Amino acid sequence: MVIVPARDEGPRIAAVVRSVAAALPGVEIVVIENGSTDDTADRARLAGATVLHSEVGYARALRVGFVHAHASHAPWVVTVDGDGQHPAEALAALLRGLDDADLVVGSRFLEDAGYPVPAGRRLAIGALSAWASLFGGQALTDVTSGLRAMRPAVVAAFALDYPTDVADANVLVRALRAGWRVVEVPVAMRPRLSGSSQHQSPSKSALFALRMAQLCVREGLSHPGRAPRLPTPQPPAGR
Ligand SMILES: Nc1nc2c(ncn2[C@@H]2O[C@H](COP(=O)(O)OP(=O)(O)O)[C@@H](O)[C@H]2O)c(=O)[nH]1
Ligand SMILES: [Mg+2]
Repeated sequence: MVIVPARDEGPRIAAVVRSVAAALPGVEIVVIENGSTDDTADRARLAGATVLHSEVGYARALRVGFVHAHASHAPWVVTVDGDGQHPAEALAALLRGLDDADLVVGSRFLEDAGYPVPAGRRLAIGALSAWASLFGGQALTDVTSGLRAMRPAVVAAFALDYPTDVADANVLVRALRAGWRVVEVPVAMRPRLSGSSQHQSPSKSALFALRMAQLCVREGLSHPGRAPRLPTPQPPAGR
């Protein structure tokens, strides 16, 4: 199942849904919308997606998707942004990554794919990645990437308990501390062509990053010892 959080992505959401459907024929695509002032929900539905609604916020939207996927016994879940930044061509590599991992992250920085990230943002992501790596105990390069694939055991855990305000680097620290196998695969992402990012304002972004850093510490400290690894299930079926 592919989960797509989307707010005010009316001009972009249909193309995202169609490109995912073309890359993974037959897959259920669930767009989780809230607070849009445009026709995001209608366009997503017309393009063939299931549309669910959530309370405001990216993290809460994802949680609604995980609950739905868990109830549907989805054999795997991929989260994809609804603004067109995540290329559907990357989905196959993400799913292949699940053969040997519980959670796979699409990274813009693992290989230099020439993704034009403004210097300040690149620095912030680098610093957060180093910080999360420290508390998670494993080196990661793109801890704010929303392009992630996961096995059902991870989905079940997220359906039960997922952060409600900030859910990026801190989720990866939680995953690592839980003993889940996390891997990154390189992905060439695209810049946002229109619409606006939730991280538009520099002051809000800085506060968001500080909050994320704080939550990484909290996740790290609340699981001081590594829990036993998840039992290794069979490679995910139903691609
Ligand atoms: N449902 C929902 N989706 C959101 C919300 N905020 C952001 N999104 C979606 O989450 C995805 C990533 O957000 P974006 O602003 O592009 O973040 P960025 O890529 O980190 O700049 C996009 O598809 C947004 O439409 C929200 O409050 N609710
Ligand atoms: Mg974006």
